[in-house]
Amino acid sequence: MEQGLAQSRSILADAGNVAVLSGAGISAESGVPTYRGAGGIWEGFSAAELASAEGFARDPAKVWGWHNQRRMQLAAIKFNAGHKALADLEAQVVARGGTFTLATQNIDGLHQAAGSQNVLELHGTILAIRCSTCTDKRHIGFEPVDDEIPRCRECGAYMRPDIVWFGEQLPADVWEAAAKAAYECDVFMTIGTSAVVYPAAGLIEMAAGTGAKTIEVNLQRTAASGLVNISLQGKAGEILPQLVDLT
Ligand code: BV8
Ligand code: ZN
Repeated sequence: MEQGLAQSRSILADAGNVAVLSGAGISAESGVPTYRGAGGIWEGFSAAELASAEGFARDPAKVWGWHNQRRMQLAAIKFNAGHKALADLEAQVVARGGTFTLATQNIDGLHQAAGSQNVLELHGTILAIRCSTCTDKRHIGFEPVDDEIPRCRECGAYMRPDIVWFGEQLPADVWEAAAKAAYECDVFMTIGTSAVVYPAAGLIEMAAGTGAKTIEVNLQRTAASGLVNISLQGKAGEILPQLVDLT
């Protein structure tokens, strides 16, 4: 592990264009439950029922209530040293004329809270709601909204969380920016993701295919571990600060 850390530090110290894919694992140390594995969200709830357009159509109030509950649980949660390290790394890379793109699958807003600037929310955000029919969208942050599912001010249809559910397309502009960053980067990091959800996980393959240097940070081996140059096993909140030279 020591060797991997030293190698990763020197790779990042010279990196020009950095792209990062993050997943639920980077928020785990803040107390946000992950999806898969022990204690994960999908252990207690059915993704088909609660994180799909069909589930929403079948029982909008139930899906709305569940997302509201998750959002209010996030209100008390703070970003951790892993989020902060990525924001520091971005500042360093940009200060020396490089580019830094953070494509996150997370919907918790913690990267932005930690100071990350260029964040692409591939799966949307739980801090906004949008109309299930027209394009009306509203940032709600952590303001409590009652469990009565709100109607759109423009067209009267149900509002819904501004999240990408299974079977739904990612926002085209966000996806294009993430794919571009994966193709153009010289260093790619995959952090805290099981790398099983597509098209997000495909970013790792895209970067590896271009010959970019690839680094994984995860508690354990994942579907991507065989693809990357360096696999650092451990907690993101402990490893990432060691990769960022806080000179
Ligand atoms: C689409 C909603 C099509 C928001 C989410 C069969 C084969 C292949 C693909 C498919 C298939 N059937 C269907 C598909 C497509 C599907 C998909 O990929 N399914 C997978 C599950 C097989 N994808 C989709 O449906 C996507 N849309 O394909 O559209 C289309 C095409 C054209 C036209 C129309 C439609 C939409 C995907 C988005 C789905 N939405 N969530 C929400 O409620 O959060 S996905 C859900 O999984 C979350 O967004 C989450 O971010 C994402 C990925 O999970 P991870 O973040 O990786 O979290 P996980 O718990 O899995 O892993 C945590 C990791 O952290 C672990 O590895 C753990 O070891 C590590 N860890 C834990 N603690 C730490 C740590 N690491 C470091 N430090 C720690 N402390
Ligand atoms: Zn509307």
